[in-house]
Amino acid sequence: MTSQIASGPIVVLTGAGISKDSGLDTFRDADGIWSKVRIEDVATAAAFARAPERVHAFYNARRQRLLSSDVAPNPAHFALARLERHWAHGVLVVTQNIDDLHERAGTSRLIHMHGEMLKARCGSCNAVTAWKQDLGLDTPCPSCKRSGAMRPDVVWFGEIPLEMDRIYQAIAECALFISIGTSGNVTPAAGFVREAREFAGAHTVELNLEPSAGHTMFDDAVLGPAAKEVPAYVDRLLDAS
Ligand code: BJW
Repeated sequence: MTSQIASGPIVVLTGAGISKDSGLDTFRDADGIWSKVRIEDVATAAAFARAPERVHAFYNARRQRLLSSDVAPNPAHFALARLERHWAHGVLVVTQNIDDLHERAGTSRLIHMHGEMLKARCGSCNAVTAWKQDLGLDTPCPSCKRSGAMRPDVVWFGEIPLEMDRIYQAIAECALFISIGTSGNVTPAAGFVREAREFAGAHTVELNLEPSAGHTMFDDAVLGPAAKEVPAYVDRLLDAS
């Protein structure tokens, strides 16, 4: 199967499952984030307008967890950085994750389509600032100095994901589309496999703990934990190239 893909650009889509083995929760697994909090309470602009303190508390806790010493990239993140270094035809990682584990592992061609937990955005002047502290209603914007409008720089339901033109362009040109650790429940990311398959004629592969919602769109599937299966798959790809 990997020997079919000897050349051509690769697009890798990652989701929460790739960071599970790093100690971060997924969303829709039985013990996932959405089993503890409701989407409509923390992940929409309306929720933020209604109860900003609750939304800040949710993201402050996740930011602190991300920055704790026991969260680090796992072998799957490192394997994708290795793929980028050694694949001659170009690799773009598109992540739905707002953590910084791909960067810490060394991936440089990376798009955070759902934003980044370690950035804050001012709803007043729109300035985006690198951010590691807690956010609150009294946090002033470093640019315009106004308080009350700072929010995590993440994409909530009903908002438009980031860099969509660049993503669709890369998918249109890819020879191989790899999806890792995403349940395929959230659009537009869930539709990327169809774009890759039908418009680019790409080979499509899913690496996940269990088949995703769109599993029939993939040519191949490797089921198992990302920390084990992604390094092995990258080895096979590089050996076959
Ligand atoms: C492992 C593993 C291991 C576990 N190893 N694997 C009705 C009303 C309003 C909106 C809509 C509507 N109907 C449809 C919509 C659109 C909406 C949507 O899709 N809703 C559906 C839920 C119904 N989408 C949007 O609103 C998006 N915007 C949009 O569409 O704009 C329009 C537009 C698009 C394009 C161009 C122009 C216009 C925005 C979506 C924003 C998503 N935001 C969140 C939260 C913010 C970030 C954060 O706080 O972290 O992003 S929701 C959450 O889901 C998060 C994730 O990035 C996203 C995807 O989740 P993911 O990564 O797939 O995680 P899980 O938990 O679902 O899956 C984990 C997988 O890993 C599982 O399969 C496990 O088996 C596996 N796994 N351990 C390997 N060790």
